[in-house]
Amino acid sequence: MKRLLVREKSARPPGRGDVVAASPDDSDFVASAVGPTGTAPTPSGHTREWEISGLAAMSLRLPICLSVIAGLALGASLLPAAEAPASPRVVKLRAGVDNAMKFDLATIPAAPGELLRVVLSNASTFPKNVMGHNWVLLAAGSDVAAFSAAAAPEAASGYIPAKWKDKILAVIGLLGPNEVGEVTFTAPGAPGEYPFVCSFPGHGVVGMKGMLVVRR
Ligand SMILES: [Cu+2]
Repeated sequence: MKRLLVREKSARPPGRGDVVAASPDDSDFVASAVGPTGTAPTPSGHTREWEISGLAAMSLRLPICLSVIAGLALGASLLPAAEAPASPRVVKLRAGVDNAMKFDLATIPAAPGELLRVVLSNASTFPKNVMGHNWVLLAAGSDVAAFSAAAAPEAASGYIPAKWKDKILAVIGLLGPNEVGEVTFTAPGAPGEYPFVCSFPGHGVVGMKGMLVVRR
């Protein structure tokens, strides 16, 4: 049986819930630990040792656990607001409405360093391998036509060319009909125009692209 050694140095009269039993017997001890009946007076300032076990040990540990949990909750509520995670601004974007190869937004405005969540839904009715759509945000000044050309043969990666990884800021992977994808990212801190494009072959060329415009 698991045993817990308790040492008490009491400088006040015993109260309800105090450990005051002098008997090493378990049943006597439990009775004395939960109520005033059966308690024995503890001489003030006297030091005693008991060996307790089982239920008695549990009845001691539970209040300790509860006060630790309460302490943690109190600590969390006292955290400064600045440390709470910011919630992103959600930007909803639709691709392939009326099976057109375009996004329904050509421009997404953002503040420098703003936390954004772009949610893309594919309204196209064609199969993913015929007319899938993705969303790729590129660094300012990127050559979108060159990126699209590099992406076209990269079916295995969902048309994300590994060679361009340094220019890619955010990606929503290729979606089939009625699928929804999203990405959460921090907008660049530098004001400017950051192109986004669908890199499915042929889509960028016909205008399935737009611009994230970062402005103060
Ligand atoms: Cu597309």
